[in-house]
Amino acid sequence: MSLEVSIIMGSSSDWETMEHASTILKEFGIQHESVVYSAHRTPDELFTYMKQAQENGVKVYIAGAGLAAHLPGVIASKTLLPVLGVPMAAGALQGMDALLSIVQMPGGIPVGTLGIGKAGAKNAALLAAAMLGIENPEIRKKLQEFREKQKQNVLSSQRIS
Ligand code: RP5
Repeated sequence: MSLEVSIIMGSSSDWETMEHASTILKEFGIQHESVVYSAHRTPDELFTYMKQAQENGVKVYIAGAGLAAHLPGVIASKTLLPVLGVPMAAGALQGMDALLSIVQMPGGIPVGTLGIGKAGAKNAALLAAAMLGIENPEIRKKLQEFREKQKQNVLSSQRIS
């Protein structure tokens, strides 16, 4: 089966958060890989990797980065595929800088931006699943089951007192 999602993060320190995206993709049986490439420290290697990923059939990129967080925008500049950006809760501003940097792309090169940290990483994977699910009924079914599980969790814990 060919690669469907590529998770790229700016530093191995981002893995603790981005692992949550990988866990969801695993649960859904979506072929993916997680790699570290920095837009400012290893730009050439990033582009070489992206060429490879595209040859391997990748359909969606998830990009996690902190601080000035230009990685998702740089990835978007080099592909027509959808790019989902996840701001890391890092540095003095705990992710506010990354959030604004990723979400405020100038009109023309979009990055679909998720929330800061773990919830953002999870939602990026769920959004990638929804995108792939447009043409893949098996993934759509898994998404439906995931929603159903959440519903049952809420219903079973409804009565607080
Ligand atoms: C960004 O700078 C990374 O995405 C990371 O969130 C942040 C800090 O990186 P390290 O100093 O931990 O390598 O490039």
